Amino acid sequence: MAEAAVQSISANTPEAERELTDGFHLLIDALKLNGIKTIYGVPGIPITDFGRMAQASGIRVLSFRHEQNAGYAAAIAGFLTKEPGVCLTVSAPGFLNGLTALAHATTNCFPMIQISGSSEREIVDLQQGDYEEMDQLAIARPLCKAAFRVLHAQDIGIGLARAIRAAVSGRPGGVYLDLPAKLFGQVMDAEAGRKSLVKVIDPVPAQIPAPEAVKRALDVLKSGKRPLVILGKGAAYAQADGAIKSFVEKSGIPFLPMSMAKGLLPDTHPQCAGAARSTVLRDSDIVMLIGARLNWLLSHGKGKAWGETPKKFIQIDIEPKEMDSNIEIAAPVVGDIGSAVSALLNGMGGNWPAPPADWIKTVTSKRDENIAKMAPRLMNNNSPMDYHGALGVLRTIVKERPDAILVNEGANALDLTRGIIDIYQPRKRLDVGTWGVMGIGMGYAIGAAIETGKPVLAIEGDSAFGFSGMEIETICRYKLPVCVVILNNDGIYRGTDVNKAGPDPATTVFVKGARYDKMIEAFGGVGANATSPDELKRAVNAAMDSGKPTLINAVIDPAAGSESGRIGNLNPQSRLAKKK
Ligand code: OXT
Ligand code: ADP
Ligand code: MG
Repeated sequence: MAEAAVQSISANTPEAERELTDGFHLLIDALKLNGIKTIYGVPGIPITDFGRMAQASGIRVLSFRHEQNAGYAAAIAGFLTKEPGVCLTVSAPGFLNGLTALAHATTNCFPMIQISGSSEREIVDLQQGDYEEMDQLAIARPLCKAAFRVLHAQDIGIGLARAIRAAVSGRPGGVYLDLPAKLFGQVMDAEAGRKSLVKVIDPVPAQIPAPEAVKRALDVLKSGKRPLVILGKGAAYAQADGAIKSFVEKSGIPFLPMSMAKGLLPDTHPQCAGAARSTVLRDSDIVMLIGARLNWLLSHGKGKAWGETPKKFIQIDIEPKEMDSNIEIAAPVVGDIGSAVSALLNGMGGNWPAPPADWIKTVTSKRDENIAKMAPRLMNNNSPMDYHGALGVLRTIVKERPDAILVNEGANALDLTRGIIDIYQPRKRLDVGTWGVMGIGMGYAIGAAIETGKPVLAIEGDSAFGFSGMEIETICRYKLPVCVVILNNDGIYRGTDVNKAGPDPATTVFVKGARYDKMIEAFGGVGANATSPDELKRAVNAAMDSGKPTLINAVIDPAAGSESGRIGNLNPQSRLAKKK
């Protein structure tokens, strides 16, 4: 709490002697009262002084080069900690830059608060052309879970309390908090200010599922001949790791981790069906979803990927409206994952029947076959590298350093990394998420390093890296233990496209032979160029041992990738071709 706000004064203290506080300090006090220790943002009018004062008060304020990256850092901080990550932006353009990340947090169910300075209401509302004029609240509202504006200093406490509760309770999401410039300078009595602050009590209350829903789910699960559990990033977010592991192991059911749920149980776990994905989706008869939506990433629960076998779905989710969103859910379990999985475990009793042996055999033999097929490709030492050669060595490095956090984006660089690199611990794989968005890379890497203190390995497509590349200066400035590996194939998907219609390069290619490693050297970081898996292995191990900011340009054969990685089928051309 800022000093000005703690000094008490009696009612008859003369006016001149009264301690005063202001909007700046009330916001700082409110954040600290609610345990918020870190802010990610970009300074400027009207929040520059707020950032300085927050830093002086002991809050960690990380200054970025672009608000979108600060926003992604805040979003992933929310995912990793279950507390709202805070992003601070200036008015209009800075606000808009941050908004993509706020919408991303909402889409991915991560708790985040974007606090933005804004211009004066009186002028904005009359559209009289204020500095950075924009009706930010109206613009933010449809893109996030909740949006609030505070006009009076005495409402800062309640405004922040509403923002925190909205971000973390129920299905988590992004919240916008609009603070007009004038608010920061508003002065009020310090004692009254102190009393106006609100500490949010029990912001994430347990949401215990109904006993009948739990019983129904267990009855359906037991009826399966070919049951499957799908773990989504909601399960990783819930931090109910022990209960989930016990439940999965007690059930004996094969589990399929969605991308950011990898590591909840190790990918090398005997029940993991990650390498038999098509088989388990197609042939299962009972599917239990834990913190995963039946959206595009699961083909909406229907169609070819799900095969002919009739299926029943059980779904555990905190959001009641998620049930039946795409297809019928036979056993909805509405509640928080920690409470729901514990209730299921209790209900299973002492001797839960193991799934039929022929189903387990089908899954494990498909999995082992796929793993065996991939193994020799991971051992090649080709130069220039293909994705498999490069990722083969990175896979071993992650195995040897299981507590490092892997950040990953790109198309081929994303999809092949997801399949090849096993994850061993919960919340160690952070990627593009529900939108498949490029640009999360450096923001996530910074947020993850700051929030966890763990080393970060960011595996990036060369295009993907470009969306947030300037933040390598931020990584160097804060001396973060981040090693960025750019799988550089000279372009988007491939570096071989040619524009036959004129002198301009094709739309998907970049400067050939670019040396991204030189960029980090400009800021005092370590750069390395790797042309073979052996060189790559040496460079990454050196970076992870030193903990120094490092960028490795991994030279990949420009012809190695495929259009859109694993999701080429979503391009309109291939959809058209399918229809013809
Ligand atoms: O069972 P089967 O036999 O089917 O086999 C499966 C698994 O069982 C098996 N498997 C394994 N085998 C052996 N061993 C192991 N360990 C193993 N594990 C699995 O492998 C297969 C495949 O498994 P997988 O991957 O699990 O299954 P599948 O079928 O692929 O799953 C389906 C999906 C949909 C769940 C999965 O594919 C998925 O999660 N996909 C996410 C895709 C995604 O989000 N992509 C990003 C967007 S692409 C595009 O939009 C890009 N843009 C446009 C753009 C974007 N996105 N954003 C913004 C802000 N602006 C523009 C751009 C610009 S990508 C992009 C840049 C690309 O260029 P880069 O240079 O960055 O990257 P490069 O491509 O490298 O050049
Ligand atoms: P994935 O992309 O991994 O499949 P999704 O983002 O689609 O995962 O789904 C995550 C789901 O988890 C969301 O529907 C969200 O409501 C739910 N969820 C998030 N946190 C919790 C929680 N603590 N308890 C229950 N459900 C949760
Ligand atoms: Mg590329």
